[in-house]
Amino acid sequence: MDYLAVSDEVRSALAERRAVVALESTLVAHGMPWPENFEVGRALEDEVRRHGAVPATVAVVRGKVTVGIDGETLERMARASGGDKWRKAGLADLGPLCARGADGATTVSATTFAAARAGVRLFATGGIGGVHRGDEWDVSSDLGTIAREPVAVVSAGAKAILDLPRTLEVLETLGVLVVGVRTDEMPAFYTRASGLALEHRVETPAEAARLLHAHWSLHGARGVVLANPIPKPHELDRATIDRAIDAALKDAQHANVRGKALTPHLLAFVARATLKRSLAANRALALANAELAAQVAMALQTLPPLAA
Ligand code: PSU
Ligand code: MN
Repeated sequence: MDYLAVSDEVRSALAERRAVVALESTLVAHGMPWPENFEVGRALEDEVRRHGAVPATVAVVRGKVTVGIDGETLERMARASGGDKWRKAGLADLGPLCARGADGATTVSATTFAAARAGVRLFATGGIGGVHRGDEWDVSSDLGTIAREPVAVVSAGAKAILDLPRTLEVLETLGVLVVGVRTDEMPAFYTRASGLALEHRVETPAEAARLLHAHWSLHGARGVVLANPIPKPHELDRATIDRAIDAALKDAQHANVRGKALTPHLLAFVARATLKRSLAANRALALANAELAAQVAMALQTLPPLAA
């Protein structure tokens, strides 16, 4: 019984050593409302294709961890975000969902894992999970999974609703390489700067690919975060977003929202508080990450093959 399903397109791309970029589905199912979520899910795939790579959106579909879902499935998942949402599936949820033959939207942790199993090296998301503010024991399984799998996660930093200094500390403890893309700072999702210094920086996709190649040749299965700041024209005003996040955190505390529900709850609150400007920013940064991931994947294919 095989619980991993790789689409024909992704399978042949990998066999022919063409560039493939994994995309996650929690962003679609829980991070944004219908119909924006469906539009963004499709736009991310188009962006990857425009740069010559093959997109592989990951989700659990009828009990199979699927790398490369089709358009109909993406729409079915996106529509469900209004009511009977697809389960938000982190790493540890994959087995139970598969056992029941159920559907689920994969987070960064589950998508990183699935990408690694399929042999996909680049993965684009919006922002990775991390350490929640006010509860330093709520640490996303994204961090540990990135540490264990040979996948580069392109993200605009960790989501701003999180405790960024602690998130960076945990990444360091886990030995995750965090590389700034044309920046010396950890980006803060909706804004470019955080004041948190990064030790490594690259200027171009080709340089990023050479760095990944060296890193994986030395370390094998060790993840990397490529920290790509939101494009300047789409950056939100710092004071506005800080106010919205503070209000969101207070609201979540008041309503006693914890665990898995917390990140979607905070993102939805911030979207309302900013009159959806946060959604436009989220879309822009995710697209920029898809573009960069595709460019790096293309550059990586020009270098000698890495051991599986
Ligand atoms: N990036 C976005 N929107 C999202 C997420 C990332 O722009 O909704 C999702 C990712 O799937 C990430 C998850 O893995 O939020 C983190 O949730 P948690 O803090 O519960 O681990
Ligand atoms: Mn969490």
